[in-house]
Amino acid sequence: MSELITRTQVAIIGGGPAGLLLGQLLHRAGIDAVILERQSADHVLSRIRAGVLEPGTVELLDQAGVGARLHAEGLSHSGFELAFDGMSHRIDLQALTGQHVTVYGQTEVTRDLMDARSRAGLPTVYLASDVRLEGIESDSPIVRYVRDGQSHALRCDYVAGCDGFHGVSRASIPASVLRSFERVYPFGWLGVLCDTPPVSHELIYANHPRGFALCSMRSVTRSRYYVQCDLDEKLEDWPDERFFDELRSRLDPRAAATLITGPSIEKSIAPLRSFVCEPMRHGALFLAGDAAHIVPPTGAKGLNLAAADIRLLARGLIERYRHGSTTGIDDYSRRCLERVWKAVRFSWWMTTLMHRFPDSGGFGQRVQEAELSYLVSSAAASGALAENYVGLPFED
Ligand code: FAS
Ligand code: PHB
Repeated sequence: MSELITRTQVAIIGGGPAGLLLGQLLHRAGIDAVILERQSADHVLSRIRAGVLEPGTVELLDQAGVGARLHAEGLSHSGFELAFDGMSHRIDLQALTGQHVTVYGQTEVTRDLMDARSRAGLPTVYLASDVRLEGIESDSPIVRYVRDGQSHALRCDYVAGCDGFHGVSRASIPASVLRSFERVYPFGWLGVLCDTPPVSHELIYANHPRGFALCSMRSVTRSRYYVQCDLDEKLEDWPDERFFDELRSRLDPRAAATLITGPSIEKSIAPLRSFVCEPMRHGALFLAGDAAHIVPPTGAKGLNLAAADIRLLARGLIERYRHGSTTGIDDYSRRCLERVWKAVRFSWWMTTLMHRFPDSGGFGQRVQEAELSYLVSSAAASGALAENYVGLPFED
């Protein structure tokens, strides 16, 4: 069977939030893009991930024309709780930064973007296999892929690698060019989703000698809970009752007493790592989102960083096609990495502060509690936490 040859302006590898958001912003600027996604749409939607959106991400989703349900159903949070040493302390984001965050699950963001793309009749190839990038160092790259046994060659001007940590895009950059930086944490997060009212109207981040815990939510009737766990834990060893007992043991007494439990509708273990690759551009290939960087979810930065990359990439490509200027895309990697490394630092700091490390011992626990006590009693320290949590201002 001969290869089918098609053409577009921007080939987007990956139909997760980064790829979909880029496709939507380019479409609204009249730029053609095709999204190639390895999985089915249902599989992409089935992945339970982020839950907190920075105001900058909400603004970008509004610019993309997909903010209606987010504003109707998202929960505005003006603060969160830090629980440690049997007490809970509120970090007042609104008072400290003048901003709030929005609780709205990544699944819903992805659904809104998929629906917008479908309504506009834009091309997304699901179940695209054997995706390969060729000629990214030329001005006429080709993305080859297979769908239903048929080979395709997608000619394009640029390739956006939005295919996550395990994708093909980063691997297409020559090893002699790519620099990677990584820190793997000696624990994971065991997460549970359940249709019960959240234990509190705001998020609770808990530091406890038994380990970290997080009480989050997706709505006022759907809760999302996490406990730090060893990397070799097995889901089958964590029936719901054991999970909730462990969660309860790590919360302050008030939260522990008011926790409403229910059957889990999703349960998963996620490993934690910090990872950055440089540069985020090589020739016609631009990396965005998890394809370029991974942060431990403690600081709720992963999805928001992906959106910040897309904000710069969309702006640079629109400038290129509208005005013939390559200033934006030439400066893309530098400007993204400026923000990425600050978010990586914050996520690493918050993870180090809140989790129990194998070698921390009693001394480490006391130092963490001392830093937390300082944090909640110092306007300067809590202000620094708050401005990183809501997202640092964009350069422009
Ligand atoms: P994604 O990984 O979401 O999307 C990449 C897409 O590319 C996927 O759909 C994949 O199927 C596709 N793909 C991969 N290889 C391909 C190929 N060769 N060809 C075509 N398509 C290919 N962030 C938070 O802020 N808070 C959290 O609580 C949180 N929890 C997380 C839990 C887990 C288990 C994981 C893995 C991540 C979590 N994150 C969290 C981070 C997460 O939200 C990411 O930051 C976000 O999904 C980034 O979006 P993308 O860059 O689009 O990558
Ligand atoms: C979530 O709701 O999944 C969530 C919220 C905040 C985090 C991490 C995860 O920091």
